[in-house]
Amino acid sequence: HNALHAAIAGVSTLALAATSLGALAAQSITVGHTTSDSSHYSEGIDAFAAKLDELSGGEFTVEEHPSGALGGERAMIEGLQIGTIDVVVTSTGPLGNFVPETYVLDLPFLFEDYDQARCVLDGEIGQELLDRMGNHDLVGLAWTENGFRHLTNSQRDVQTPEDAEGLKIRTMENEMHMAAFREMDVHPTPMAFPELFTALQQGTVDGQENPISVILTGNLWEVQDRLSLTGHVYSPAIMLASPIMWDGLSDEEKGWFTEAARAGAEATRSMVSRLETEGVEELKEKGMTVVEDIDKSQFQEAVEPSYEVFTDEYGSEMLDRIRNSS
Ligand code: EAX
Repeated sequence: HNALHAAIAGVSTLALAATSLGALAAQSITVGHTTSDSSHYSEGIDAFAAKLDELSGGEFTVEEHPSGALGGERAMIEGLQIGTIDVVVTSTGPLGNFVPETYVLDLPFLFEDYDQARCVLDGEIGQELLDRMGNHDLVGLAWTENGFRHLTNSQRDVQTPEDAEGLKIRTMENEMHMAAFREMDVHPTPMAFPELFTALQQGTVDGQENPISVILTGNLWEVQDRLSLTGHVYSPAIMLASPIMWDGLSDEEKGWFTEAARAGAEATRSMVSRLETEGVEELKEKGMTVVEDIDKSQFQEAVEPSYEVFTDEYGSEMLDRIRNSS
């Protein structure tokens, strides 16, 4: 009888030990973003999760919270700083409020095409900016991508800057974007992304601007019938980690996160590239009128004075470096 008890106790001790080992072995990483679970960010998070699993031998699992379930981008960045979220994929939209050095990336018509933007972000300048996150209670894992932003609205076909005058357009909570739209005599209305769909539906704003992936996978075509391929600004995205989670990792584990984040960025970028053409066709099929024949130089000229708003405040050193690097 006693022997049996001892044996049972032994088995349950083993079982307990196995359970706690199991719990230690799999650390769940909370990842938040504002776009849908069929978006370019989500595609990147899948690749991030797969790579992290592979590198760590299952030590880390990823729990994805899409569609702004953990809040808008500004709120999620705050979540990283206080440690309530582990990892966030965000546009640079609200990032300048935390890390002003990144505002330079939000200047309209700064980058001519995807190759140029990716090259700058993957190079010395991009690394320098990632490192700066550390001065602001954030950890920059990798630059990823949102894409070139295009204008949509519910009022009229916009082909020239004059056509856009007077429209009330939701912008991100970003000084540079707002300054650029003001130069175009558009009324910028800053708003967090999770509030956008309803604002468009209820007519609180006439329009918005976002990359094709966001317009398509965020179902914005349901509440916007006109799309103008203005490509007025490249919208970088970044994968950020919480310093609180980060400080608990070994150097080896940190390396896995960085490598996995790069794999995620690659997957995101390839989806962005694919949708830049295919997505426009899909949006047409969904009923959007697409103005493709746009003279971008007219828009560029209209927003040009916003560069002075930037240089007055932040100087031109980084801007010159970016311009000279390509
Ligand atoms: O990062 O707020 C925005 O319009 C962003 O492009 C979106 O949240 C994806």
